[in-house]
Amino acid sequence: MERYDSRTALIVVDVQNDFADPAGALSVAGGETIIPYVNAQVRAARAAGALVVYTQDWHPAHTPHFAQDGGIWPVHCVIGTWGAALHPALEVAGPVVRKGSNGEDGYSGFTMRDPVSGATVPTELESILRARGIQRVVVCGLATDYCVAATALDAAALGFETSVLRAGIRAVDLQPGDGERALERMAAAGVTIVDEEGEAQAGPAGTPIAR
Ligand code: VGL
Ligand code: ZN
Repeated sequence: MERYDSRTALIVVDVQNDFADPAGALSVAGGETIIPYVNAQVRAARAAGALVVYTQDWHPAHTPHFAQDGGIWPVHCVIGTWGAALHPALEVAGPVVRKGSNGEDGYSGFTMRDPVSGATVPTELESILRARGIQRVVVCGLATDYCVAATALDAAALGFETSVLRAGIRAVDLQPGDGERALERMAAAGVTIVDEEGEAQAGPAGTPIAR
């Protein structure tokens, strides 16, 4: 099966300066190096009539997501700053879904956790996909062990046939191996992990491998 068609969406997760630029506040090792590959995916998706959607981590100056306010992360992707901007080399050819702007926590492009009530609230990502009749999603971006994993796991749970492009992701790896463990979690949840040559790798035991 071709990777892209009109029922497929490419979701490009958080390719923002703070993650992708080596000078970013939460710089991911090798983050910038995925951009040419991601851009090639954007072009292939567009050429096949697929939807391309972007997510953008978009935090207020104070949020329980940040270590200074009780969370674990350095201040990053603050609304309107250079760090929050999509990387200038990224080709943007579709809607951008922002998450966290009211101080919500969480990592998925589909949902946010209200910091006061703890309730999970949806972003507009799922409705954008449903409105276009999307059935399959292909996920790439930053970072493997946080927003890519959470977004891919939510996509699979929502019933989208989901794959993740190994050549188009990089991990934070707070602990060595976090990225690989996240990939194992995704595969166990039925997400297809696609390697650099475009070949699908082993999914959960016994399942046939889709292309
Ligand atoms: C992310 C940590 C904190 C991500 C966002 O985009 O993966 N990671 N905020
Ligand atoms: Zn964040």
